Amino acid sequence: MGKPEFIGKKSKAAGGWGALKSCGKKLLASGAPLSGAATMLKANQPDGFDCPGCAWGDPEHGSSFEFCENGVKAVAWEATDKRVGPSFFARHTVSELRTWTDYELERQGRLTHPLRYDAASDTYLPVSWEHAFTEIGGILKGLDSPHRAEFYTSGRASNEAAYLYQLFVRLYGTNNFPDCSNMCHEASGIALEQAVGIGKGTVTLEDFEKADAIFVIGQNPGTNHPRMLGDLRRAAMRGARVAVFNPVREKGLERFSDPQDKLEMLTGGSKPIANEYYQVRVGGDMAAVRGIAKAVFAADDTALAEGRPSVLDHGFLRQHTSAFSAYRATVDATSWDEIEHQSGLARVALEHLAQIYVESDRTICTWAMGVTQHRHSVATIREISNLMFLRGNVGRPGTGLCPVRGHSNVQGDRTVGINEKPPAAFLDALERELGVSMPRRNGHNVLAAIGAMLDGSAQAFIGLGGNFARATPDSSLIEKALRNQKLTVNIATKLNHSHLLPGEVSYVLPCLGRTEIDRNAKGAAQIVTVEDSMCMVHGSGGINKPASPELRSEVGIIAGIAAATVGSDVVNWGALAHDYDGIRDLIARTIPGFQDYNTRVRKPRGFRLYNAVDHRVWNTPTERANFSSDRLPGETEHQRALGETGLFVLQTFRSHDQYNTTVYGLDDRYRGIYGERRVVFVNPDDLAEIGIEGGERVDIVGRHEDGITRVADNFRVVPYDLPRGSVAGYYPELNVLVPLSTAGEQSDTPTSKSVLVSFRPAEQRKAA
Ligand SMILES: Nc1nc2c(c(=O)[nH]1)N[C@H]1C(S)=C(S)[C@@H](COP(=O)(O)OP(=O)(O)OC[C@H]3O[C@@H](n4cnc5c(=O)[nH]c(N)nc54)[C@H](O)[C@@H]3O)O[C@H]1N2
Ligand SMILES: Nc1nc2c(c(=O)[nH]1)N[C@H]1C(S)=C(S)[C@@H](COP(=O)(O)OP(=O)(O)OC[C@H]3O[C@@H](n4cnc5c(=O)[nH]c(N)nc54)[C@H](O)[C@@H]3O)O[C@H]1N2
Ligand SMILES: [Mo]
Repeated sequence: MGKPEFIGKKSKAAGGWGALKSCGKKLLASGAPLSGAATMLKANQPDGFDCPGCAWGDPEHGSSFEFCENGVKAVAWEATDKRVGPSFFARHTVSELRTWTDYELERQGRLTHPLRYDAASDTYLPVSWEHAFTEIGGILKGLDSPHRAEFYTSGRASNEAAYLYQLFVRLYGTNNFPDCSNMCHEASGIALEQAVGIGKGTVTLEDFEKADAIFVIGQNPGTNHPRMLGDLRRAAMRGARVAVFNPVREKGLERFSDPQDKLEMLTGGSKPIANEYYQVRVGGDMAAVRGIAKAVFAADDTALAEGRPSVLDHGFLRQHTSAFSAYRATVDATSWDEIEHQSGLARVALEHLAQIYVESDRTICTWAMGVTQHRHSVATIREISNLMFLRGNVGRPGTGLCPVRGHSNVQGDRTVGINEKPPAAFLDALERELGVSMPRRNGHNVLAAIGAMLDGSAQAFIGLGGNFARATPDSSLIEKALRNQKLTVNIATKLNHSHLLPGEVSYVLPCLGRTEIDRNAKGAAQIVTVEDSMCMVHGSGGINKPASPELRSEVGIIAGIAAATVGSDVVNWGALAHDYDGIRDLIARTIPGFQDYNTRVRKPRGFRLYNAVDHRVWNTPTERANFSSDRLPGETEHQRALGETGLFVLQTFRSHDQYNTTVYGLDDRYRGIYGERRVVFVNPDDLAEIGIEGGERVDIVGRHEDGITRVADNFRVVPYDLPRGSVAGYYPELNVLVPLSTAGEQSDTPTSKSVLVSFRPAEQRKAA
């Protein structure tokens, strides 16, 4: 990491020296340069901890340590030497802290003591763990129905913590599991379940070594999944064609110089990753993919007319799929006009992509938030599946559907039962195992939980990690929702805004992070397990000394609350918290695919969960892979915005220096932004049309018509290469503009990538 003599050399490509320089800065700012660097060397190693960054898979061979700039940031941020202890809270009232930014709050360092809000002094005071557990348990027991409590999970929680949490909450009596996944890849889970019978990706890292073509739709891996760039780059270098669909020209996807490749670093060289870059309209991916399918059908008709072999995989279509002819009819009925207007891509471009698709024997399609955070996300992912089915691109080496997950264990959390609509078979298994009945009524997802918290039917909020107040839409309503509660509890490593909106009784319970050694009362170190985007389950054991002797593990904290709430007759919480092997045995007995969990997870790199799609077994009602025949949306927000001068569709994305609501720094290096976050990216021709200059400050005004006024004030306008009618800026600052009242069809995911807005001159012009 440290080669200061080179640091400072400018690299125009993503990665490269810029990445190293940025890492050095981040380690220093975290206050832990040395331990941070040592810690980093253990990330994603067989005997180390799972990187708390993204959910991209770890290679089975080759370099066991892949350098990842944003992994370094995530690790350094947790391994910081800074602390927020009782004296900090004695100096700052909660009202004062509410005026701080996310960046300032988290930068103060790690939480050290269990804290209880004291309304009289408006501060958090240290309390004992026992006091916390007893009072929390007492309030939960006192609610007139368990359905009045909401149990949120953020996707960093381990399988063990998440499983124990769902067990506690279901014994308590509810399925109210709002989950960060509801705001993230929910649409992927739903669409894939319908299409192929499992709500997960079907791809392994080895498939990336075999693919001839990779379509990357609606994601920015240079920032959010940097290790994926390595796999894309290797694929591109051996001749695979990489086609990107993104309204924004993301530098990380165009060129990348590998921080692990010394020669390239010294020469300042960089390799192109995406040979093909398509600036699709926001929300236009379904139309684009349909256009490709239409062109594939046309190519097939031509091939057949000319006596050449069909370009479709008829064997697969016949043997493995259902509803193909309805799909073909729907595609035929969709006009090129509609496709071109909605996607913003020309027919010739889509025909060219169809050519790439047809020439490729093995194709992978990946996607993330640019696809999942729209109204018609489920339909879009079904359409992606449709396209892949045409040439048998599932359940075969080098092919597949790959939703690239967010949080490092968000996929595992769902696997082990964080699910507001639990499958009956899982509840049956829990009942068999424990001999008590489980709640059968579906619980609340994020939007339902917010509704219940606002209308008073929910009275308690427990957060296992995350930052509910800042991650959710319509920030000001969320603040009310949290303050309405009789009880708010946040299990967290660092201070954030969700902690500063106390209900009547409020606790912040500090936990160990992934990087820290988790010892039980006898001093034995425990490991936890996680599942990545490729369904690989592996162990994770911390190596650092805990940030404070007061910290408890997430498992320990959940066990404490559970024992105080539901008692220990059915489940011996203390014993499970003492030895996580016991939790894994329970998982093995109640969830398919985890047999011999404790043995298999201790093998280097763990094991892959059984995925029926690998064997072309389809766990759908038709027992086949299902085509869908959805119509394209009548009009996307982007189309609507194009029809009215001054109206825009806003997408809220991540900068290079943040992890969701955690802001590490104020730069967004690949997009050329330094030292600020209140910026909005706008097409220069749009600026000319509305008479605003680059650099001017504007207020962004929500234009969603539901009677609520929404304004994000004082943003600097940055001219940028994105399609006319669309603008972009950073989450979470822009969550004040995302309406609670629009959501994905079937998925209920906030439409964070398609918010209607317009601009007015900023009322306060000071720089923020
Ligand atoms: N360093 C770092 N890593 C992270 C995270 C982080 O915040 N920081 N977050 C983690 C989490 S929880 C998640 S879910 C993932 C998120 O990973 P991404 O999905 O990459 O996250 P976003 O920054 O929201 O980027 C969305 C991308 O989609 C594009 N886009 C927007 N609308 C559309 C559209 O309609 N069509 C198409 N084709 N593209 C569109 C945007 O221009 C942008 O490039 O990353 C995970 N990894
Ligand atoms: N407008 C808009 N909104 C969005 C999105 C968007 O693209 N646009 N993206 C959505 C997506 S994809 C997601 S996943 C959500 C993310 O929503 P969340 O998962 O709720 O948010 P994070 O910012 O990841 O949570 C950060 C907090 O987690 C805590 N934390 C960190 N590590 C640990 C740990 O090991 N254990 C515990 N217990 N706590 C820990 C810290 O206190 C930190 O402050 O936001 C969603 N919101
Ligand atoms: Mo996410």
